[in-house]
Formats: sequence, C-alpha cells, structure tokens
Amino acid sequence: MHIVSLAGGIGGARFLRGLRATAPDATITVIGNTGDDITLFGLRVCPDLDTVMYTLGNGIDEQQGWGRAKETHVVKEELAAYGVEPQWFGLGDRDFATHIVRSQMLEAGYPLSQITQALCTRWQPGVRLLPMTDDRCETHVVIDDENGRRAVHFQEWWVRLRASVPAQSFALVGVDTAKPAPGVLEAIEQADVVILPPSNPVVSIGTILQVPGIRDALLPKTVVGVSPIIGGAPVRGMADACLTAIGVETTAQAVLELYGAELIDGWLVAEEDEGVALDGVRVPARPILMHDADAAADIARTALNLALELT
Ligand code: GDP
Ligand code: FO1
Ligand code: CA
Ligand code: CA
Repeated sequence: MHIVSLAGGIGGARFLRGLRATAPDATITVIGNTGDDITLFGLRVCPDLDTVMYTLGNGIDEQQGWGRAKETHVVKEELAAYGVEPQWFGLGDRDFATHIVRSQMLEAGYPLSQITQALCTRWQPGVRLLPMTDDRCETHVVIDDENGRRAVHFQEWWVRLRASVPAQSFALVGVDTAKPAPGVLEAIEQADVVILPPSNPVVSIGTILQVPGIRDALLPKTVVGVSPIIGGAPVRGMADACLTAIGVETTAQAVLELYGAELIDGWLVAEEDEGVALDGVRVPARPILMHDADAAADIARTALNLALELT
C-alpha cells in the first residue's frame, strides 16, 4: 500500500509517527511544507522538514515539539555576544549542524529534495520525506504596526510577535513559479490513499496546496483529513490567528469548507464536533487528541481505515 501525506511541523510529525506505527508495511511518502523556511546567519533553516525528520528519527525535543533533544545553545549565546540579529529565533547547537550541512549542499548546487534525502540517511524516518518544492517559496505576513503596513517573514510574525499583531494577509512569495519537487506528483499519482494530518490548514497544508499542480493532482484521489480544530480552538499553536487572517472561522466545519468537498472525501472530527457536515464528505466523530504515541496511532488507524473504506 502507498500512502501520501502532506505535513507541517508538530501536528503533522506526531500524526505521521502514529501512521507509521499503524501501517508498518505501507510505503509512506510525506510532502513537507517549506513555506516556513528561513535563512538566518547565512544558513537555510527548514523547520517543518526538520520537525518531521527529528520526530520520526527519535531526535526531537518531545516537550517543545521542535528542535533537538538534549540541545545546548552555546553558538546562539556567542552570536548574541557579537550583537548579531536576530536573537528571537532559538537555534540550538545540534540543530545548527543540520543547517550547516544543508546550506553547504545548497551552495554546492544540490536541490533541497536531494539534501533532505541525504539528511534522512542519518535519521531513518521510515517514510520518504519530500519538500513540497525545491524552489524558494516563503510565507510572509502583512501586518500593521507602529512602522506602518509592512510584510515580515512568517517566522518573525509567529516566533517574535507570537501572532499578537493581526495578520492582514499571507503572501507565499515565489509560489507562482514554484514547481512540485521531483517525485511529488508521481507519489500522488501512485498513492492508494492520501491522508491530511491535523496540520495548520493555512500555513502548513494550505501552503502545500498552493504549489501549482499539487491540489489538482490530489482531486482524483481518496483524501481523508483529521481536523486540527477541536471545539472551536486549535489544539496547540496559533492556527486561529491564521484562519482569522483569511476570513475563516476557527471551527472544524469551517476548515472542512475551506478545503472543500472537491478535495476531501472523509473528515475526522472530535466527538464534541459531532454534527459537522458537508455534502459528499463522510464525517465521523472520534477521539482525535494525540495525547501520546498510542493515541496518535489510533487516530491514524481510524483515518486510514476510513480512507480505505472510501476507496
Ligand atoms: P507546526 O508547523 O509546528 O505549526 O505544526 P502543524 O502545522 O503540523 O500542526 C499544527 C496544528 O496541529 C495546530 O493547528 C494544532 O491545532 C494541531 N494539533 C496539534 N496537536 C493536535 C492533536 O493532538 N490533535 C489534533 N486534532 N490536532 C492537533
Ligand atoms: N519556535 C519558537 O516558538 N521559537 C523558536 O525560537 C523556534 C526556533 C526553531 C528552530 C528550529 C526549528 O526547526 C524550529 C523552531 N521553532 C521555534 C519552531 C518553528 O519555527 C515554528 O513552530 C513553526 O515553523 C511554525 O509552524
Ligand atoms: Ca510550520
Ligand atoms: Ca477525491
């Protein structure tokens, strides 16, 4: 069986760990969000790809959900001692090594997809991890503050501002000319089912769906999604601030409508969201809180069984 999954960072990674556990014999191809990527201190950082890679490779800081376990921050302190900006992004020493390898390979001319594969040789995530695109394609956020209207990088809005300044809009810079990374469209074509983990519907899944060709390739497939919104709130993070910015309510119903019945065949919601409905979509209400790895596996099994039923 071949499963394709689109993934952001923490929500996607934890779900994928469950999917891998529940379908150990399946081939799982993960199409990762690279809209969060940023260049800092001359190094290319890919937070969502790394979160998936470290989580599935047992190298993640489990408490935080991103970054490396047993991390130290000597380099960050030394950079700060030089007064080098930005100081609001917490890169750890172990994590720095990943960005050094990636940046060195980019400089040598390798595409991000091949670099990601090389990094995964160490981490053995047990899935094929592909960036959505090899092209530079970054989410920027239009905000109004004391400096007037301006666009900041997604990470500046998310990490430095903690999404406290309302986003007027999101701009995925570079998306018009971005091409799906090698293997992405082929994997979708060959997929038996497609599963959307409970990732951010705007700046994770929404971003991947904007890469020309990806959404269209998904339409003929059986696609089952897990709602990232339970009882009118994100389970963690600030997805509500992202949804508000694009004029979508923070409900499981509104996120389903955002994706649309054209794309979605099945939509798993929490038991308290029973009653969510859209013509042509099966919407079972089940426990969808990933409080541990076993719970994530149960949720993934429910999603996968629904997808197989609908195929
Ligand atoms: P990020 O890139 O690190 O922000 O992670 P993702 O985009 O992959 O996932 C973030 C989304 O996951 C948030 O909108 C959360 O509401 C959702 N999420 C996190 N944990 C859970 C969970 O246990 N269950 C469900 N249903 N959603 C979750
Ligand atoms: N998130 C934070 O809230 N603060 C940080 O300092 C931070 C550093 C960081 C470093 C590497 C990495 O892979 C992820 C990091 N994250 C940090 C998480 C990440 O920026 C965001 O959660 C996602 O990009 C939003 O989806
Ligand atoms: Ca992300
Ligand atoms: Ca379909």
